[in-house]
Amino acid sequence: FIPDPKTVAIVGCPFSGGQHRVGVDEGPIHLVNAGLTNQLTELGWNVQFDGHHQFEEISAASDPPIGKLRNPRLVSKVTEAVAKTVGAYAKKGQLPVTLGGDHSLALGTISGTLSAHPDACVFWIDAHADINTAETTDSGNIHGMPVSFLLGLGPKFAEFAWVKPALKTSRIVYIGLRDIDAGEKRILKENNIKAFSMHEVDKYGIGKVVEMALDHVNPNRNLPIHLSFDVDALDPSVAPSTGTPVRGGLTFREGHYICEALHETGLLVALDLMEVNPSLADAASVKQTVAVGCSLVRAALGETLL
Ligand code: Z70
Ligand code: MN
Ligand code: MN
Ligand code: MN
Repeated sequence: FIPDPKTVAIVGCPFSGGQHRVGVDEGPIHLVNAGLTNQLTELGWNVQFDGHHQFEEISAASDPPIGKLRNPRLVSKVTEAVAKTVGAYAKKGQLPVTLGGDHSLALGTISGTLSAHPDACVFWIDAHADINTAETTDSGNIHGMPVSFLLGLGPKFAEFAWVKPALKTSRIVYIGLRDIDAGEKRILKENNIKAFSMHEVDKYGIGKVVEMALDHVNPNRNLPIHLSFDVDALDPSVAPSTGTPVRGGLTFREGHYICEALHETGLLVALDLMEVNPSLADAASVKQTVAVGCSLVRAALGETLL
């Protein structure tokens, strides 16, 4: 039973504390200013947008690193708030679309989705696996770790006590990977986590990859789907304005195909669009990246070519 199946709730998250580059907090503002809410209305959705999330501030001085984790208290507070917001929309049967902001936010969005849909599976579209633990991380940036927290891997911290390890390793699948740390490769192997890197996208084509990914996490095509899309999954020629561009990424069409195919399942219950950073690159590149971001969201919400 889905009580409110045609309402999208835009959750703008101007947050950058999961990494060190300034500007990614402006991503959601640019996406909304580019007309995203009107575009979704034109697709036939009721759009709820009550302004961007206002986050509690914690000064750097009162948030020193815990082990290697940088800004741990801030990231925990912000993602806990996002989990409550996303969870509440999902429980009303609405479809939360969270605009980032850095990818640490997915710790919140996926926790929120799983609170409403405990059997949901996750499509993680990214150049990176974001599955470092507090032990394996080199950078200490929590946007490189949300998946390990969600899976309950690695050391636990009192500051993140609210996080339930509610995601099973068999319920997440990656597409687009090409910049994975050695520790992350080991974690993916040891836990048998399904991942389609750019090698598999080249080998099989995106259509087959999405079908195989669905066969893995959603064999009966009956589980709710959370799509977490890091814009750096796309090739830098397509989406240049992001903190960690990595060459050899998804084409414009491959990225859109993933969104279109997941829409076609009728099972999408939540969407994240993360890591748009309008302060990186020239004005034309920023405009292009923001436009592609809006276009991916529209594709996931039913825009078709014909
Ligand atoms: C690296 C880390 C990362 C995004 C960079 C990079 C992670 N594996 N994620 N950019 N979006 O710092 O853990
Ligand atoms: Mn700006
Ligand atoms: Mn990411
Ligand atoms: Mn990434």
